Amino acid sequence: MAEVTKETTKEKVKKVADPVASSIDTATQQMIARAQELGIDTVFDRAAAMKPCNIGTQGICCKNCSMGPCRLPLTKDVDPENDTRKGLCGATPNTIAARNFARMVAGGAAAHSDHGRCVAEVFMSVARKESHDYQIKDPLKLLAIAPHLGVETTVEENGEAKDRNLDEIALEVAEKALAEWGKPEGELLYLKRAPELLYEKWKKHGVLPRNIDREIVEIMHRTHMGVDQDYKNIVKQCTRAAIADGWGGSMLATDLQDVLFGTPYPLQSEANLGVLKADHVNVVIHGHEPVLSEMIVAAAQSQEMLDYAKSKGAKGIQLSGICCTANEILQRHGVPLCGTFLQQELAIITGAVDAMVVDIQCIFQNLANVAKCFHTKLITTHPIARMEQSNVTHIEFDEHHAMEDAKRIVKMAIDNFQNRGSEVMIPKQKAVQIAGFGVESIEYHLGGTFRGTFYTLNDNIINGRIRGVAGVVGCNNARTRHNEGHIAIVKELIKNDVIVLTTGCNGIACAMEGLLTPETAGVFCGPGLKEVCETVGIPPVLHLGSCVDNSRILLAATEVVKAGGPWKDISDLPVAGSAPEWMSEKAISIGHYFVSSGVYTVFGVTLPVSGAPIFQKYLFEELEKMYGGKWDLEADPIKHAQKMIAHIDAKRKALGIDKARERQLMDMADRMKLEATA
Ligand code: NFS
Repeated sequence: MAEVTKETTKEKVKKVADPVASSIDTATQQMIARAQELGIDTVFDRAAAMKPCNIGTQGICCKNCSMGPCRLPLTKDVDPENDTRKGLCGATPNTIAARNFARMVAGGAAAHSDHGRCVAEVFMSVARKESHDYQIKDPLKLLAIAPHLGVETTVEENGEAKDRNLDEIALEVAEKALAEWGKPEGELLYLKRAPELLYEKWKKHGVLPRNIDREIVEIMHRTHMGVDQDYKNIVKQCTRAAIADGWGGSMLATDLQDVLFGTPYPLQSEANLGVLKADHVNVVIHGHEPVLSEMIVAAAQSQEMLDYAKSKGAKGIQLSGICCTANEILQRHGVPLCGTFLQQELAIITGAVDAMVVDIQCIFQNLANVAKCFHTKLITTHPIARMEQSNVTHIEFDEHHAMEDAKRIVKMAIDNFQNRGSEVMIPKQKAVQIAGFGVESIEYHLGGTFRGTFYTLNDNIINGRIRGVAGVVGCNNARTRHNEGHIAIVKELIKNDVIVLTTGCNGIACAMEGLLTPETAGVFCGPGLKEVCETVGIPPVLHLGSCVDNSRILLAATEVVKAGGPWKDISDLPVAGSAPEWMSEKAISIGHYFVSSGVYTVFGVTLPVSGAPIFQKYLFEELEKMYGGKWDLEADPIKHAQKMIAHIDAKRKALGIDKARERQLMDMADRMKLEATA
């Protein structure tokens, strides 16, 4: 019998997460505890048990060739005046960290843009009338984007301009859009949608993307062993690729999805695990590409499927979503959000999920292990994202028989309803939310009465009721308390009269917290923002959709510039960006296109650049001289928000509108005084 030493006993005690320390959300806390009770490990437990690598965290581990991995000594162990650290080939900390950073941009831009390409391909098959399950739902949006792709919407006949046939326009838009991924010459067509000054900055610094794929490939080439050894030159290429993501792949994804599935307009829904229903068939959709989930929404609403569900003893079919596919179908159909990125395992642990349908991105491989403990059918649907575990079903989606695929999936979930075990525990928590905002709806709500522009928004920014605009976006990260940074930062911003545009998992976190309702304004906002929100009836936090929909934030900022004011470019505006709990490569690409578009952008948690102080300084200070935007890192949520507010105030001052705000605040005080004496 082996002797039980102190060491072996220690090993046997598996480290598990403290539920309360892991999340601010009580539903999440309950489900973490529930998982532990059932002996199922979740990401929270794994984060408690496994510490990240210090060297990788600082961005100075190079594994681009097999002489390594070269793990450079940590910055704190080095004399900054005499930094002689290098890898076997001589690569410096700057080169290594810049290469790693650039590869993250490549990964992120590739993910967004490949999603965009898939949408463009479906759009092409619709334009060719090969996919009968999809139609063009928003022809006005098609007409709006056509000119940006160089497609005429009118033809001249007998000296008169006549409307062009919509099918012809759609086909040409599809061709032009698809060509953006690989055209042999020229530059991306959407770049001209940016404010003129920004376009000129990109041109001057030689970062106009040529086509989407090429910029990503070139990052991979340049960061290969022994190629680009100048961190500034590496950053130049990742700037090009990031712009190709934000103003290319992501923007095309958003636009073509709007044309195909409809442009979002405000609607009411709910959020958090409590949206699951014990007496309904629960289908959870998880991932990023809405092409299949659009069909699942239609299938789940069909009488045929509803009758079938009832025949199996269910009261109906409850669809809900996780991650950005969720945001897509929320925005367009009001399908409720089941949770953020970190709640994906917890949804299955409720025991009430009859099928979880996944497509691409942000999907834990451990879902299959969790699903094994329950009756849940885990269904992969995308050819590029399969799982090796035997309990996973693969139903490959094909746009040519999309409805058939969707019905097969929904039917599988219904058939599985009766296999539900007794281990069902659905948390009660859910919050009401108003989502579905976009450039078009902001224009409607905050535009002028007689002019369809951002006039009213601009006016309120100038008079100081709205101090500034923040884009708060991005993931959850199990290295920090779930949703704590998201919510603290957003609350601090709105308290200080900064209106928030949200996407991705920040949007879901805000929805769960109840921040996406107009009533929030009266509770959490500063007096100026409260007044604006109450007057026009909008929440102070506007949910703009999924992560590819960050392109909507770029276009909203562009509209503010174009609608007129004392500013000429995005970098002049009192705006700031934030990703409080980021974790994915996509977030780095987004951050970098925000920065390259002129936005001061703060990341929370960590940023893998601190091991290379000169490179970090380049991102945090030098880039601003070129594009007007810069990176920053701040893990403390309140300081994080305060840095954004300080930047917004500095921009107001530079624009000469800081006094307006002071006056406006005086007016409020005077008014209160008047009310008190009345
Ligand atoms: Ni964005 Fe969306 Fe969430 Fe992060 Fe993942 S879902 S694309 S990457 S985790 S916000």
